[in-house]
Amino acid sequence: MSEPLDRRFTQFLLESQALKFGDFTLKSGRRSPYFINAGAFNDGRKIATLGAFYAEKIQAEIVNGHLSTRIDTIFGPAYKGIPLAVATSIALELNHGSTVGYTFDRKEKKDHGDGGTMVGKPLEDGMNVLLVDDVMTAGTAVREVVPKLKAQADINIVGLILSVDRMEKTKDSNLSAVQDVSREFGFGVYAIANVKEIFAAGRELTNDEGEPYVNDEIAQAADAYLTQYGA
Ligand code: OMP
Repeated sequence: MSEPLDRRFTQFLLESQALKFGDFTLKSGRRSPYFINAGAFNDGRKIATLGAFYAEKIQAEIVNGHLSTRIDTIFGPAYKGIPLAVATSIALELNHGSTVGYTFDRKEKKDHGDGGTMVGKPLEDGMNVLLVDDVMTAGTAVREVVPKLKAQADINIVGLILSVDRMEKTKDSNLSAVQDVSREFGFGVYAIANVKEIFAAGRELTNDEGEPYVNDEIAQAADAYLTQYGA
């Protein structure tokens, strides 16, 4: 039996140096002692591995009945969602024998050539669209992109797959951003790993020097942050 998905993913985050410890100011203005940078998946091996993790998560959610078996296209919001959507559709094809489209948006509207704001598989009425994104803190990115998609065609958004759920509460409720987005838009949000799983695994996994990636100091800073902002 192989290791659980969240633990294998944590190892990949740490080895790829996509998970950093320090002092980071987030989009929400919160100051966090850790940061997940999807920009670190910047070569063929890493982006292929990342796509395989997304495809594995999608497959698991289909098998447990959370996700529709019919997914017409994977949508990744520009810019960081673009390689995610492409890598995920490649991995679904190569690892799971499932041919699924990919679609992404342009940040600026193009008025020549094929025009339009979307690239990849065109969105059409009745399509089942699965969203992919990197990290959710407050859910701002998703709230911006859903209306943009709905304006294109009468699509069904069947879910959102994330790398990491930071499990942070929203400003005005005690729900996490993931729970709040799911309730507001009516689709499930599934993360390959959440921040608690990542820290638990990071205490046990060791670096090249044989030291745990997450030492006492890092763990205490993360706990203090989650006590303040965690849902
Ligand atoms: P929300 O859109 O508010 O959920 O914030 C998540 C976004 O912030 C991500 O899509 C990133 O652009 C960025 N971010 C990270 O990439 N990693 C983190 O650990 C935290 C953030 C963040 O700023 O909250």
